[in-house]
Amino acid sequence: MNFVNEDIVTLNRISITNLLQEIGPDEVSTEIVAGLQADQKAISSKYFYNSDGSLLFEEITRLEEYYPTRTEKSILKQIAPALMQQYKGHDIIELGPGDHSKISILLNAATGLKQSTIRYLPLDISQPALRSSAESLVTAFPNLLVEGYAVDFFSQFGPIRREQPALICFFGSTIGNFEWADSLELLRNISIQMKKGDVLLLGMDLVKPEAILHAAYNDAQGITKSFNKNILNTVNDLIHADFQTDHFDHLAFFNKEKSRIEMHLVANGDLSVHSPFFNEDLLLKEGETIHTENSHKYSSGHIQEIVKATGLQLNQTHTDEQEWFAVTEFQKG
Ligand code: AVJ
Repeated sequence: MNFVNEDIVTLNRISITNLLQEIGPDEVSTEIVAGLQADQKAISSKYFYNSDGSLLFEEITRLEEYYPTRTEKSILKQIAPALMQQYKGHDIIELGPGDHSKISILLNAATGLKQSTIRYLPLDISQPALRSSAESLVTAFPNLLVEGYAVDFFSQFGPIRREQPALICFFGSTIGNFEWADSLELLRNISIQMKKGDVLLLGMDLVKPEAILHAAYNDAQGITKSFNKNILNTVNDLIHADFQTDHFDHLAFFNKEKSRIEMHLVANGDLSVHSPFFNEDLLLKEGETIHTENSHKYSSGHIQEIVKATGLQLNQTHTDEQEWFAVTEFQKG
């Protein structure tokens, strides 16, 4: 039957390799407990993305106030034809792809270029997400080979099999979640693994008037508030705690000195939280915050610092007309 053959052809163009080191549940609970017992209580932003959190983030990307996703996609649409022409024959590596909408923009632009095959190598923590994206992509693009890698840390692409120079895509200003010093270290680590001729495309959210930044993280519908509070549900699941989301308020503000939006959860009364992983109940005073996310906003000075720290050469900075977002193109010389 026809569709069975199609399925086989499609499957032959997908391979998913599991490079995940099993992280024990103790490591997770130890990290969470340590964060909650620090002077400034904190929960790592990676815990936003349980299944509800991933849906809420998708909702955020469609909000009027949340400009980054649509702005980055509009830049990619603009630059994709020339980029795909210039880097024709490069493998495409994507770090933390999430959904496949951004890479599809590049692949769409590449389809007119009469390439026999395009190799696409996504690196993500979620194996199911890799598989479902791969299936959609090979169906949409008949000359595409997808070699996905499930990894703990998407910045480790050194070990993967390389055939050609690569276009390494790191979109969404995900880099912005890292402390500035850590982001430089991560980019240095990426640059060390790059081979001569490789290109890094880095999505970076830019500094802009504070009111616009503020609105993007304090939307009128309160989706960002729900997204922020939902991190407590993940923590409750992971350390069997009894955080109640309605005992916290959403706080998101621009920290000018550190050039970043910070998100916190603010205790709206004196609270006590129980978990079998705590030696004693965790106490929060009214007004005390749990820091849940940093989202750095960059300027040209930061880009220069990245060049200095990584030794990469800056080819071009592609921005939208309002200069709200940048896709910077770095090359390994
Ligand atoms: C996915 C990390 C880029 O920082 O803007 C959206 C996550 N947090 N609204 C961002 C997020 C609040 C987002 N990143």
